[in-house]
Amino acid sequence: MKLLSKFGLVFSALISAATFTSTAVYADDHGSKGMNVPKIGSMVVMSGLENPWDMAFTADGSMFYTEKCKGLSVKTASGKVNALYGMKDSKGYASAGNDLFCSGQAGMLGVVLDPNFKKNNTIFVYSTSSKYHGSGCKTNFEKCDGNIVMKFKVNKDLTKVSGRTDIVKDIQYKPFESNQPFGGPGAHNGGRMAFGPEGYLWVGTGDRHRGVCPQDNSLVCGVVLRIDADGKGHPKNKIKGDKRFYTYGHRNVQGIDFRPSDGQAFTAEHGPWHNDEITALVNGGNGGWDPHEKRAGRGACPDQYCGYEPNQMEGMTPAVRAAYTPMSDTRFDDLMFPAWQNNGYSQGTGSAAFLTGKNWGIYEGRLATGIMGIGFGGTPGGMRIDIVDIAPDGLSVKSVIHMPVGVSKRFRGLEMGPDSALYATTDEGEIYKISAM
Ligand SMILES: [Ca+2]
Repeated sequence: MKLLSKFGLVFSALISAATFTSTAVYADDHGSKGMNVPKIGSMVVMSGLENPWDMAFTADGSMFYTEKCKGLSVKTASGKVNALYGMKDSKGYASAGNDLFCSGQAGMLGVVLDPNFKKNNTIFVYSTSSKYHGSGCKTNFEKCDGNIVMKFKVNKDLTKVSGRTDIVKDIQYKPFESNQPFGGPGAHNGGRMAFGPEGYLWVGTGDRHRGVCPQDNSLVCGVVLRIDADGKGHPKNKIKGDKRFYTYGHRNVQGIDFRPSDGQAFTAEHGPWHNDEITALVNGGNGGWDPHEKRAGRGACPDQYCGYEPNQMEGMTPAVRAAYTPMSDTRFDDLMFPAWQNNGYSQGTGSAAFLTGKNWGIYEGRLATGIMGIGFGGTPGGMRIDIVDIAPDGLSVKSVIHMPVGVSKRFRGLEMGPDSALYATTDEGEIYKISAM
């Protein structure tokens, strides 16, 4: 172990140097070329950022990115950084939304480009907003419309955005502290977005620590939306309660991507004290998360939310917790069984991106998955990227290996670039480029 951490230090130092030199300084040739195992290298392409969360790339290599408490920026293909749209009190942005704010896990999260961006210059951004609170949000136990999806036009030289239209206004938000020891205001907002193969926008949301959320199909929380660019539901979405919903019963969807071979949608989700999951989505399906109190043999829970029961603060066998409030409760006939769960543990599975490009060799088509956990309560630390080989039927995995990235970080957002490299935001404030050759 000592040897490993020593290497970690050396690699960190080298990676810091890469901030200035932009040269790949870590490379792993951990197999024979004959087996088509790629050499993987990583380098820092941006550093000193504040909670960078998500990225979106144009075909010619400009990178839009969000910072959770600051706003939306772009690093153009020529290397120039333009601060485009800030949050309340942010400085130095071309324009700002005075309704946008951050709190806890909430803030400016997902960013995605319209598939037709080259022609329409349209971009979508997920953020926390106070604009639609109205008469709600007075307590933690009522409807609180506090997360939104905005649509903008970006000008040709990528120096400003305009024409903000809020296409989703009612994603739920937790407004206040409570006697729940984990997750204060702004807990569990989901926030990842992706355009699917048919050109519809998929939006992951979280349960915002409200017990009724995941299994109630009248509130936008603990669900995945499949909507058009105006926020209207896909006509074939099967859930009756709200026509925008594709699936429900989720905890906190921070990873969504589509398998290149068949367009199948997969989500990655962070478990509570147990069972991070990757799930193949089924139209109308139920993720099986139900933290509602007084159900499935449970009694009352703090904040009417059984998400961390039965013992809030003490480390305890994950299997005991999993039995009490399962991530995928087999009570539900419409349950979507996960393809993968994290060997019983929760280590903070967040984002996910399918590896595309021949340069990834035997890993092409596998799912890169960011694991953010720092390790506590008897759980081993995460802080890695896994490469998950999902079975064709989406109900099991063939293998999971750790990607030899060379650094251990809280990998928050993963996105494939137009250069077939994998890009990763970290909570530590960097954006990494991870290439395979
Ligand atoms: Ca589940």
